[in-house]
Order: sequence, then structure tokens, then C-alpha cells
Amino acid sequence: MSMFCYQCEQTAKGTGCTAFGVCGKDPETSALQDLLVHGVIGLGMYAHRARQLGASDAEIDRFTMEALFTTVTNVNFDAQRIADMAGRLGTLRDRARAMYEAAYQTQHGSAPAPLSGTAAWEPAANFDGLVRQGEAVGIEAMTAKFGADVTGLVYLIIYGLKGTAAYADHAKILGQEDPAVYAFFHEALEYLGREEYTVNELLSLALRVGEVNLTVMGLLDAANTGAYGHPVPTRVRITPVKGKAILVSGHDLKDLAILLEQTKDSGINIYTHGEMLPAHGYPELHKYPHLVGNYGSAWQNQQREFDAFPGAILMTTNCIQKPKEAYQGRIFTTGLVGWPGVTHVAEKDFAPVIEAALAADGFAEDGPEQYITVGFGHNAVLGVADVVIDAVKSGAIRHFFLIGGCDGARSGRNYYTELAEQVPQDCVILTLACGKFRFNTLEFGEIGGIPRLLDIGQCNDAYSAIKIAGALAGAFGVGVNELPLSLILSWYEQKAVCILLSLLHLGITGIRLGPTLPAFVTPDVLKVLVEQFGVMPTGTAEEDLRAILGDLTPAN
Ligand code: SF4
Ligand code: SF3
Repeated sequence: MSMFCYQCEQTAKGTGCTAFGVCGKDPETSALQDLLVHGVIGLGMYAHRARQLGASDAEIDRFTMEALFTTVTNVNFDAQRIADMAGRLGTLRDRARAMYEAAYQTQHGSAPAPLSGTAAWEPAANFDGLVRQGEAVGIEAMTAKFGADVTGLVYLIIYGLKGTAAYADHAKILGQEDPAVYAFFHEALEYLGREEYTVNELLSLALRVGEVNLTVMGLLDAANTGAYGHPVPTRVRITPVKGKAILVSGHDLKDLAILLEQTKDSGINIYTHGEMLPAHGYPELHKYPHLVGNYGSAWQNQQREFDAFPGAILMTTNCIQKPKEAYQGRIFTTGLVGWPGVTHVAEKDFAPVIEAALAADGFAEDGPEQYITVGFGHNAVLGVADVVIDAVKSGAIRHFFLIGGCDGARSGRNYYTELAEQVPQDCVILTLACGKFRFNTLEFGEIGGIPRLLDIGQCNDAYSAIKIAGALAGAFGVGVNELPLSLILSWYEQKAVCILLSLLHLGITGIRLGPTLPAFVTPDVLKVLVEQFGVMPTGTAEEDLRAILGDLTPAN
């Protein structure tokens, strides 16, 4: 059985995983994920038409997000769970069709013509049948029909939607939803289901994904800060504390909050891993004394780091990798994450995680104290905007670098460490997402009391970075492109795709993107991105710094 997937940066040979995913995704899971995307397009075709007639359904809206999020890289490798979702998708598509037909009947007094193509898909009766259906509807089938450029653009939109769906799902979990977001998803999916594409329409739809993603990241910002307060600069211990331990990874702050509550009298210490690090900056999470610190680094180091961690591990979202046997019995998934054979905590009763932590050795002694600082969200940074603006005006701060994005395992990512190290002393580095683990323990010092390294948060906190940039531009009376600010981004999976689309939607030019360009961006599409947006691949740290700053000697 073969497969084709090119949705992430580590795709095989830089072109596509064809025999087995570099991420560990097997061909069956890949086919079932393709089927989910196909089915959700058909669902969107009916849901969009129904909404235009005034009818919508909260379960259909939410499931659209969950289905797309499930197919994001490193989220769910459990083929059976994905097959189950495909079955539920069929049921909800039927419900969307009935909703549309009833609304049409009410308004027009007659039944609408049935939709064909993707909207008419009927889920196969069993697992093997579903896999076979998935094999027939993937990227290769589309490329044969429409060519690489159009297929690449369609998948640029699908990947952007997947990333945005992940953020929308996080926001929904904390009670923030916007019907306009669901309406856009169904409209976009309906367009994709029509299979009559023009390059211009696809490009403008891709930018609209970016626009809606901005709205969604705003919702998520409101959700996170509403539930847990605005992040404040917070020192985080990055070495172990003696005692039993649970490590929490992923992006879902609510899962962490629930676990903190359930463990508060257990004597177990809780640590963050990867994208959970920014949680320490939120007052309502930081208040738990047993949230003792951060352990390890970015997701791609998890096999080594989880192996060495003497406690239980909870994966709340992407990015999970194949668990090593050594910790298979003490790693748990929750939410949409899945790995076959790993215990899944569906109902947020983390008792099995707590038991596993108590059964494990825990840390025998304290590690040497070492700290980093997180918590520079938009509220904290803009709270000292006057100081920052004065420092820019006086020349104390020459330039800002946003060095952020997803990390990954492939070589070439040392670029980001080298760049951060070589940024001159009169420049400030803003960072976010998991790429920062390559340099966030280095000592960067301060400029007039402002730390030279400001950790804004998770990848979705790109929203904070955009707010900060917008406020600075406003204060200086210029556009964001005229600010002394350079964006140097690392991408790995589909959340980075939707953030890039948001930046392009905002008209931000001159973004450097690495460590390699997406395989689904064909040379012709790349030409458009270069001509219209000045997107460029990363070079070497020194070349890029010279191109941005000219002289690398600090002015003071
Ligand atoms: Fe390959 Fe990435 Fe797809 Fe996994 S998600 S199969 S690594 S392209
Ligand atoms: Fe991306 Fe997995 Fe790190 Fe949220 S999500 S940043 S790679």
C-alpha cells in the first residue's frame, strides 16, 4: 500500500512521503486522513448552502474543526479512531443535507436538486472499505486531474484551514466561538468541493484563510487570557525538583488547568514541555505551586526527553511522536491526540496519569537551579510601550527580529540558533512557538531594562506579535513594513501555514521562511509569493543579518 502526503516540512526527500510518513504515519492512517478531508468538504457543501438559507448546527460546526484538526501533522496516528470519525462524518453530512433540504423547501416550496461529487460520498461499511475510499481521494488523484500548481494551491488552502481549525478548536474549548468563522470554513470547503478552480480565486481564498485565522487567533487570545489572565513576565525553573512528576506537552491550557486542579493535593510536581512552556506566564496557572517548571525542549526531542523523564507524560495536542517502549506505559493522550496502544483519557479524569506518576520513580533530587523568563504577551509588552518607543527613538534599540515558528528534526535549523546568537547587542529578539528552544536558554542581557529576548508565547501568540507590531507602527506613524522589524520564521506543520497566510493577508512583506520551502508550493506559485509578498528563503545567518542591517557592529 502506498500513500502521498506533503503537508509538513519534514516530508520525505522534500517532495512527499510515499511509503510511510517520516512522522510515523502509516499508509492506512494517511488514507483515512485524506478521507476525512474529502468528507468534510462534502459536509461543507451542504452546511454552506444551509447557512445561506439561515440554518446551522453547532455540532456540525464544531465537528468540522475537529475533523480538520485531527489530520494535522503529529496529532492522531490511531487509524481506528480516525475511521470512527469518518463514520460520524457521514452521519453529520446527512444531517447537513436534511437541514439544507428542509430550509430550501421552506423558502422555495420545492425540494432542491441533490448535490453530486464530494457531497454525495457515502462512508464504506467497514475499516478496509474506508481505507480504500481514502486512497482514491488524496493528493495524487487531484494532481492527475488539475496539475501540480492548482493542486498545490488547493492544499495550501486545506493546510491553512487545518491550522486555523486547530486554533478554533482550542478557542472553542475555552468557550470562544464565532459563527462567522464556521460560516467561512463551510464557504471555503464548498468552493473546494466545486472542483472548478482558477488560480486567482485560489490565491484570494488562501489570503482569506489568513484573514479568518487572524480572527481565530484573536478569539483564542481572548479565550486564554479570559480564563487564565494576561501573561506576565515570569521566571520558570528549567531543572528538576525532587519528587514525583507529570510532564504536560501540547498547546491546550485547559487540560493543564484541569490536571493542576486534580493533582493539587497529590504531592506530584507538574512540568511543562514544548509548546506548554508559555503556560507559566498565565497568573491563573502560575498560582499552583506544584507547577514547578519546564522540562526538556521542543517536540522533536521528546523520545529522548520522555525516556529520561521519571514520571507520567500527558500529550494534550500535537506534536506526538512514536512512543518508545520505555515510556509507552506512562504516556497518555487526551483531546484529539492519539497513538495506537497509548491510553487515551477522553473524559478529562486524569486518574490514570496520576497513578502512573505515583508508580514511577520521580526525581531523586533537585537539579541545579536554572531559570528562563516567559510571559511577554501583548499586554505585558505594550504595558511598557513608552519605554520601548523611547529606546527606539534614542537609537538604543536599532532593530527588532521576530525569530519564531515551529521547530523540527531536519538539519538546517541551526540557522535559527546562529542567527539569534549573531543578532547585534543593540537589537531585540521577539520569539514564539517551539523554535525558540534552540536559543531560549542563552544569555541575551537587556537594553535599558528591556530584556533582549522576549518570549511572546505559543505559535498562536503570533496574534500578540501582530498586535505589538501594529501598536509600534501606530506609535511611529508608519506601516508595519516600515518598522525596524524583520520576520524570520521557521515552519514545520499546518499551524505555521495559517499564520503565514495571516501575515500575507496583512500585507507584511519580506518574510524569511525556512529551513526549506513547502513541497506543495510549486515554482510558479513561489514566483507569485516572491513577486507579491517578497517572501524569501532563509540564507545563512550572517548573509541574512547583513542584508537586514548592513553593518553588524552595534551602534552603541
Ligand atoms: Fe510525511 Fe509530514 Fe505527511 Fe507525516 S505529515 S506523512 S512527515 S509529509
Ligand atoms: Fe508547531 Fe507542533 Fe512547534 Fe505550536 S505545533 S509550534 S511544531
